[in-house]
Amino acid sequence: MNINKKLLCVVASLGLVFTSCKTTQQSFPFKLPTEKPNQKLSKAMQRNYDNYMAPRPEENELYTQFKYTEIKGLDYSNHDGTITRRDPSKVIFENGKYYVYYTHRQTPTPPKGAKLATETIPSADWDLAEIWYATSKDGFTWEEQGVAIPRPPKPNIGNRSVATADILKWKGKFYMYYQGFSEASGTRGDDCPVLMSYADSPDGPWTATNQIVIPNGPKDAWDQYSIHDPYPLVYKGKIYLYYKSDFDGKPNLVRMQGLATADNPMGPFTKNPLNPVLGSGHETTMFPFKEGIAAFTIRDGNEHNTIQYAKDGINFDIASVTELMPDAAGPFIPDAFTDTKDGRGITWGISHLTTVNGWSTNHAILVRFDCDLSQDVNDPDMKKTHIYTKPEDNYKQGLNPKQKARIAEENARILKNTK
Ligand code: AAL
Repeated sequence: MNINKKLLCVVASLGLVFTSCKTTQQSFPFKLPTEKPNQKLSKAMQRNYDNYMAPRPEENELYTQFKYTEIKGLDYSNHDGTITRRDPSKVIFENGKYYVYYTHRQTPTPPKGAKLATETIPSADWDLAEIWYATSKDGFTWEEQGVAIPRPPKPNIGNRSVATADILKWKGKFYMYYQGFSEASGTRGDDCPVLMSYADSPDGPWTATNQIVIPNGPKDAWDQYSIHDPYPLVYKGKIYLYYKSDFDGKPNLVRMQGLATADNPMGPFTKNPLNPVLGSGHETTMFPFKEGIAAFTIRDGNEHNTIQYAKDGINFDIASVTELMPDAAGPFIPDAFTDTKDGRGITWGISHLTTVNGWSTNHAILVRFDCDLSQDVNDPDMKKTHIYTKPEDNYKQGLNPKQKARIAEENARILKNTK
């Protein structure tokens, strides 16, 4: 081939390359398309359009940050660990005020572990507890009303502790579901079934059925030992009660969440054959959203720090990834029991902070959280994606002595090898 022919070939093939670049490789647009663009997309960009309610978090109805406010009106005995309030129920609005129910422990000492527990010394923060309640006109200042559900006398189930309640309103009556401990938590594990009490009014008096309403699973099933955080909603004409179980034993403990449904608050509850329906999370927090159910999946599991959504209340997908999520959140859900086909979402609730004053005075406090997970609110200040921390907050997540020793060893090894 002479030089001219060669040049012609190079020019021709370059032309081909350029033309093919033009036709197959359209640049991703500068202005973020609101709909998935009709062009070849990377896996991440496909996900950004396929998996979320909007391609940017500010417009994703199920994305939010969380803001916290100290609650007024509740005393904690100088945070000496003898009073705890934790695991709030969802908030309901009745008789012109908000109601919240929670685990209340008042004991002579803070928790001491199962080995040192006695009839009066608690093993865990939720041992020797009762269900108490408080009311509020604004959700910030709460007035404690006292006990709603006491521990039943021996030999009833729950005689050691009743804890972690949540409420259902069904056909004008109120039903409270809660964990009933017959031995100190931690004796084997955090083992308990779910009990139920009912009342005509949110102020009680509550009648305990003293029967297990959600039993533990059969031997070797994931939920054989514990049914925690019972959380009822009305959905598709039924009671949808979500719960969590601890399983795989120490030191491999995992926490996942299941669903049990019933046509009647007394049961029988049928556990969903797909359980666990959520492979992450800790305490249960769900609410009707559009035609489905949204769920908080907080601190445990591969998908912690996400909000998930299931169009059918069963098959959940990640709807957003967030941070500083409320523990044990009990939101105010105006349509929790209306059997809505278009859940409006939530903007606030009560959650808890645990071990607030160190382990020697181990106890929890209730706090208020606010968010924008509502179809009816548009609060751009809740939709940012960065929390600015102070250096001291970051340094609190410091290395422990074991980690420091490992790093010192690594440094010594590297120095020795480079000599
Ligand atoms: C909580 C809940 C349940 C557990 C214990 C008290 O965070 O998951 O209620 O039993 O811890």
